[in-house]
Amino acid sequence: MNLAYKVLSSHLLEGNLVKGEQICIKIDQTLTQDSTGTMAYLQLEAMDVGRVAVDRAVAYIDHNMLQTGFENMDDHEFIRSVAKKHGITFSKPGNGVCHQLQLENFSKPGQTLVGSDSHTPTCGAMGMIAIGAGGLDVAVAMATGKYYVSCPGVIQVNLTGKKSKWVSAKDIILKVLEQLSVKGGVNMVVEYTGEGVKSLSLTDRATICNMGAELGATCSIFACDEKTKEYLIQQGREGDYVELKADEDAVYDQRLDIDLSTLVPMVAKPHSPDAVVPVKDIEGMKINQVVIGSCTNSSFADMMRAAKILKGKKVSDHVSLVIAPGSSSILAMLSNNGALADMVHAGARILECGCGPCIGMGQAPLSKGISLRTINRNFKGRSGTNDAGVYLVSPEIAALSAIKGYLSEEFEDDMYLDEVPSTPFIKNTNFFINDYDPNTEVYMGPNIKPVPRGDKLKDSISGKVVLKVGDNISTDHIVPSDSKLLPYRSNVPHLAKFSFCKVDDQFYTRAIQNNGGFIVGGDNYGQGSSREHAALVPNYLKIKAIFALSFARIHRSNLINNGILPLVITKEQYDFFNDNDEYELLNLLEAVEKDLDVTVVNKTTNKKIQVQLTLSSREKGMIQYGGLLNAIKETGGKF
Ligand code: MIC
Ligand code: SF4
Repeated sequence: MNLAYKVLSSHLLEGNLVKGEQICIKIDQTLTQDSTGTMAYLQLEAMDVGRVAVDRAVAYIDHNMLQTGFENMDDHEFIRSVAKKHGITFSKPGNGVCHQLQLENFSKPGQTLVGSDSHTPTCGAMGMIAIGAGGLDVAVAMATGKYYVSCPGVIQVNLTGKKSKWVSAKDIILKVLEQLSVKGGVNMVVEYTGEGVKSLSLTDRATICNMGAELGATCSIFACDEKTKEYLIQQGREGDYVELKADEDAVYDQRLDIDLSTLVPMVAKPHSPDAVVPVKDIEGMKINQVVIGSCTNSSFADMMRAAKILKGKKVSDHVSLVIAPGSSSILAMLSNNGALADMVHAGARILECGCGPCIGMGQAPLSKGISLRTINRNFKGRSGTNDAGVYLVSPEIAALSAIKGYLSEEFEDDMYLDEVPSTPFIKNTNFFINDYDPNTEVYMGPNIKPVPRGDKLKDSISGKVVLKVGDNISTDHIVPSDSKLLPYRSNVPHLAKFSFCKVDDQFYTRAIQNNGGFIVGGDNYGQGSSREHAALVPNYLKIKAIFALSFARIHRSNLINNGILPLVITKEQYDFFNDNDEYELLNLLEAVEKDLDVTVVNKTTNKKIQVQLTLSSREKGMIQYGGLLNAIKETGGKF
């Protein structure tokens, strides 16, 4: 058995480990962050449950850190009060990015974690099955300790050889992205094996698992070995160590071989994490901004490597370098050992520990600017500047290029950090609150609006195609996020006004005028962020179905949780749909019940096609009831 299936089978509650079959697994840990957490906790509240059913649930505040109005702190306060009411650990703003903190403080070999953030798989570095999901699925996991998912297949990525000195973990995952693309991992676990794994530290592995999200993978996983133990010892959690690995004769669905010794520094060009080329190919490109941080590359080791490169140097006059360490413990260590002073001395701006620029929370680049970032996503406009170009690189390339003023890999020998100092490791727990009082009154600020609910499934649905888009539409396109919009994550009516605004600024008006309708998309529709707002907003706008060539996993679940039909079309059928034509879906009740294809009629031309609807039995119920919350309510919580 491979390692992924070992962990899944030890947590299997329902179903069989057969690729594509719906399974239910026991969840040991959950995490939420603030931008998806407000909705998740509103939904948890609506379920009317007591103390959470998992061993450890953590509510992080790391995204909505700018407090330019009352909204963000109101939301933080709401989350803090719900956390206290249900026995959830609360991580105060300033403590750091959720995935880095989860890894440092709570990750455990062989356990399961589900989180309302697409980069939850970061903890796969600790031999966990760690999966990103919509907020409602996480709320259900907190309430019941269960999570339903389509049983993934497993891709083996076999690493051989040893990487050379200036090649980092980021380059390994960029290589995998180059090979597999942003949809290559959909409904798969990526399991890393081979001799090459031994040379990767735990935080290197975390970088690789983190960006498995960009492959669309369900999660990624590494075995637990000496490197895992080393990290747990540093964290003062040696007792949590368990050796875990795949069987010698383990079976996989797919295999990719990478010889680490052949790798070179890589860069992902705008506007997709899989637009990967060697740094050499575009070396010399002038840059305006460099960002070092995010849940991908903000570990102590990453910071130390960057600091070593910056030590005694000066950031180029036309570059703004910003650095956000991943956790308060890391920041404290950098401060104690002098690395922070080296960074500041070179001219770096130090940000508080959190997501910051990665999600457009400040540090938007200049118009048409070029920003080199160690983050994981470079979708158009995500930085807050629509015409900026964001390039994804390793911390080493980022630090060096900041000094040079252009993209460079001309390192000097003394910039290399042979060994990352590991002790004494600071463990700052002062930002965590572990209160539990079931009588806590939940704080609700005026920014919090009700969660939209869907309607019961009708036998036929008519409407216009109000938007037709192409491949790889991300949830950042569907519901953009930046410093102006993130404060409204608990206010769906406000967010709706900006839906698809970067693709078609008339979408909202058309959806309102037509009382909803349908959206047509290409391949990998809904990739990227787990934000269920990308389904809550269409639900609010009365969008009843999405036709697409294929769907990203988390978004498909979010649509179904909201009672929206995810209908799969072929390439030929894509042309059947025209903007503004009126369509009707027929015999839906029977189609859902009996797993039939759905008939779609173009009411203008009277032509018909049959499109595919594949639902598990639980998903059928959600569609019939008009969403998961309705289903839970109607079945008295038995759903
Ligand atoms: C992201 O990186 O896109 C986010 C912001 O962390 C999202 C969550 C969100 O949209 O709130 C994610 O990755 O799931
Ligand atoms: Fe935060 Fe960026 Fe990581 Fe999302 S990808 S959790 S915004 S640091």
